[in-house]
This record gives sequence, C-alpha cells and structure tokens, in this order.
Amino acid sequence: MSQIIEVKVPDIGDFDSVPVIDLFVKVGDSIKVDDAIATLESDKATMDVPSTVAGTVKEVLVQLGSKVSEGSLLIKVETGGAAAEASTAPAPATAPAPAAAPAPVAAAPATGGGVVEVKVPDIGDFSDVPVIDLFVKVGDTIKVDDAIATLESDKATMDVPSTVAGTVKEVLVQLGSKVSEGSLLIKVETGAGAAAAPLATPAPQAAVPAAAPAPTAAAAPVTAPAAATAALAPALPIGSTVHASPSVRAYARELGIDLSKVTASGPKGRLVKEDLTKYVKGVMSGTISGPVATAGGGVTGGGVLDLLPWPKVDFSKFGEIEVKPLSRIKKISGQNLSRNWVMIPAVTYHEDADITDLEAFRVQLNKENEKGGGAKLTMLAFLVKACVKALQKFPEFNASLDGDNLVLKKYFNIGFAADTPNGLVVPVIKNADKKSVFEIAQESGDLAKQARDGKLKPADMSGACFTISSLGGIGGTYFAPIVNAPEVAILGVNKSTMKPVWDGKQFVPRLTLPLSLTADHRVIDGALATRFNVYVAQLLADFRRVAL
Ligand code: CAO
Repeated sequence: MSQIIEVKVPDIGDFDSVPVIDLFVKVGDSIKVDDAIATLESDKATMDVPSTVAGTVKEVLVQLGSKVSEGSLLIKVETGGAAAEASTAPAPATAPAPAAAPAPVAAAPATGGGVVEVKVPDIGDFSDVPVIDLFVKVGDTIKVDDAIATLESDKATMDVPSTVAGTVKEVLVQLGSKVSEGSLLIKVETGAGAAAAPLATPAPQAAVPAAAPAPTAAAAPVTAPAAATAALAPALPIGSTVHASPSVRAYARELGIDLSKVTASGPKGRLVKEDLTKYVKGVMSGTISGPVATAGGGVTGGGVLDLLPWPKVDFSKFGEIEVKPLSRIKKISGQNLSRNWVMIPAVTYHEDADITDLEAFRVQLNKENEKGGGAKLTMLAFLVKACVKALQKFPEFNASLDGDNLVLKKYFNIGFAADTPNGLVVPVIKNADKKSVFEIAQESGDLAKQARDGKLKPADMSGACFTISSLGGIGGTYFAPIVNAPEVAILGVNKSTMKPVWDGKQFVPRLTLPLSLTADHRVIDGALATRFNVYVAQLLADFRRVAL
C-alpha cells in the first residue's frame, strides 16, 4: 500500500537558514534511498541531503535559494509496495540525524605564545576523509578562522578553519591525506599578541556535514598521485579550489574534469552541474580545449551528451560483499584509459598474419640458442621489430597530435603492455630500430620482470611512440585495445591458431596470428590503417622483408 512520506532536512549541526544551492529532484521523479535531493551551502560547508525513502516525488517544497534549517520540509514522496519496504527498513520516514553536533576545533588554546596543534574537529559520522585542498604552508602567517584545508567526503565538502593565529611551523597533511576527527593538521607558533586573538574570540564551529549514510565504498581519490609507477601519462588533476557541491565534484571526478578549467555560472561563482555538461560538450565539439575523461562513468545516449552520474548502489542489500580499494596503478591507468576512450575517435582494424614460417624460424633459433644459453626469442620481439619497420614506412603512425599540428617522431620507442599483479603498466623499449630481435627479446623480458616486481622507474615507462598489447600467451581471438595517448595507434595481438587457408587449389593449415590495430581517426584514416595492418602481416609472413 502506498503512503506519502515527508523528507526533511536532517541535523546539520549549528547551521541555520542555509540556502539550497542545488536541487536534484522534481515532481514525478523516481528516487532511491540515498539519492541526493538538494545541496545546501553555508559559508563553511557544502552538503548534500540524501533521501531516506524510495518512491515517486509528489511535491517539492523548496526551490533554489530557499533557506532551510533542521526539520525544514524538502519533498513529499509516495512510496509504494516494494519501494516503501526498501526505504522504511533502514530509515525512518524523516531524515535521520547521525551527524554529531558541531564541536569546536580541537586546538589547545595558547596563552603566552608557544606551538599549538590544530586538529580536525568533530566532522560528524565521517572518517578517513581526503584532504582535497590545503591553504597553508610552513612560514605562512594565519589568522583565526583562516581556512587550513578542505576535506571532502562523498556527501560533504568542508573547510577546516584555524582556531589560532600565528605562524605555521609544520604541516602534517598533504593533498590526498585521509583524516578523521582529531587528526593533526598543522602546528602553529603563536606569539603573545597573536595568541590573544583566539582566546578573545570563541573558536569557530567546524563545518558539519549533513546527516548522510556512510558510503559503502572507499572515497575516490581527488587528486591523482604522481605517476611514479604509472604506465601511462600522469593522471588528470581534479581541481578543488573552486566553489562546487560534493555531488558536482563527484560528477566531475567521474568525468575526469579539472574543475579549475570550468567556467562557473552559479550564484557567487559556484559551479553547477550544467557547467560540467557545457564544458564536456565544448571539449567534444572542439570549442574548448581541455581534458575530460570518464573514470568508470560513462557517456550515455539519449540527448547529444546526456551524462548521468555513476549509479550508487548499496550492494550489501543484496548479499555479502567485500570492499577492496583499487591499486594505485589501477587508479591512475583507469583515469588515463577513460580519458583516451572518451576523447579519441578510435577505430579498430583487424588482420590475420600468417606466421607459420616465422614461428618455425623462432622455434628453430630457440633450439640452437638453448645450446648456447642465449636469451629466448619471443614473438613479441619479432612484433616490435615488424612494427618499427611499419612505422618507418607509415610515419603518421609514429606521431602525436599537438593542437592543429602533427608531431612526427624520428625515433622509434615501442611500449608493450605488461600485466602485473597490481595492474597494467607499459614499459618502453627505447630506440628499437637500432636493436636486434635478440636484444629486444632480452630487454622486453627484463622489463616485464621488473614490471611484475614493481621495480620499473618512471623513465622505463615514458617516451613511447607506439604500443603493442600482446595477449598471445593467454589466448583470445581479437580485441579492441585503447590508444595510449598521446600516441595515435596501438596494436593488439592474440593467440595464434592453425587455420585452414585456401591456397587456390586446396585448404592448407597455416598458423594465423590475429592482429587488432586501433588508430586515432583524427590522424589515421581507415585506408591507411588497413595498409599498415596489411604491411605488418606481410612482414610477419616473410620476415626477410624487415631487412629490406
Ligand atoms: N600466440 C600463441 N602463443 C603465444 C603468442 C601468440 N601470439 N605469444 C606468446 N605465446 C606463447 C609463447 O610461445 C610462450 O609459450 P611457451 O612458454 O610454450 O614458449 C607463452 O605464450 C609466453 O610467451 P612469452 O614468454 O613470449 O611472453 P609474451 O610475449 O606472450 O608476453 C608480456 C610478455 C609482458 C607481453 C605478457 O606477459 C603480458 O603481460 N601480456 C599481457 C598484456 C596485456 O595485459 N594486454 C592487455 C592490455 S589491455 O587491457
């Protein structure tokens, strides 16, 4: 049986008459438990108010700019049958109030000067919240109430103000550090005069986020760590000094948008969701130059670019789960892959190479070599050599786009995807044109081992002109690899198999290697890509051609 349930503003700490700066629902919308209804913003915190019920929105009692306080009615929701059950089980009809009342910043008051520690105050039910912005450095002079850092959970963004005035002696956190109530942020030396200020002025209340159920998964990193062990280009930084609600920030993270690049259209220079959509459209149409990527999110159909937020599901409702944070490599490569997937108009072209003779040659050489104890010749090494030859013949493949220019490279560095326990990395064989197949086999073997042992240095993974992704040792038939920007093409290789090939008179068994070349269509047209693919196949079919 359906019923109408009111959703009200939960306990939002000491805040009163807080403006609604974003509204995510309208009459007729179907909402789930935990969907954001509105964003409220005080001068210190931005908070999303989630729904505590699932159902259909029957009435919206606030609008943009409405001032609300704890208990203000936001929406009325009609809950029916199953939906009502889902919502009423974990939550009461009105919003719960798990956020603790705000507490003063836990700073020891200074009297006659000395070093005072400034810690994270009570931030409600949140813990391990990432620092997304840091406003102070050692040597800075700060006043009471100056913002020290911005913390951001998946539901709230909050500035932590200083409770003391003085000179910053130590900064104990950095961007990306995870903090909880009581975490030490900075140490401040307070002079006698400076110390008087915080004592005379009551310590400001810390910003307290709205009541929001704890997230089910670890919060996503806001800024990407340096790509020390990353295979690919450094990840996109996500801007944080801008004025934006947590939901807008989360949305930007999904799309890989650097918020500092987006023009804000909201009141008081605030970024709203439409600004992100406009930015993405601008990038895609070429009127704005800037990066955008979907880190696990997606560009979905409907309108030209209907960008939907990544669905947030409480999987534990359906069964037992385990939350495993992504490895650092996965986080970085994921952002790069997402950007490349979204931004590059890529097409994959397939070709079969007859490697019957080459494989026989390789096996023969390895047999001879076994006696001499030399390095094992791998199919990958032959592929690298063949690709170098093809890159020399088709220079557009050995290039990168730079605005309206194509940068043609006169060197031949070949990256190869290596699967490691921590994720995908791409070591690079430098100057492969100057190396023999034996040398390439030896070097790729060494690099692959270092990759698996996590010992690759950033220099080992930079400077590639073209990448080979070989899944041949595992299997598969064909796949569509993602171009590793700023390169313009990548060759995917699967397992060779014996296939019946018609020689004009009869079917003969030939060892066939499936090739999948993905190329950036802005640089490489289909005809050229197919010529490249056919040429690589010819080289592999008769490797003597490489010497020509
Ligand atoms: N067809 C059939 N067999 C193949 C083959 C192919 N194309 N390529 C390799 N093999 C066989 C080899 O003959 C060898 O067999 P034996 O052990 O019997 O000699 C075995 O597979 C292993 O080959 P290898 O030692 O030459 O290693 P490799 O060149 O296949 O792989 C490396 C090296 C680093 C490319 C690989 O370890 C790897 O990480 N591959 C995964 C790359 C990847 O994940 N790409 C996807 C990226 S997109 O998500």
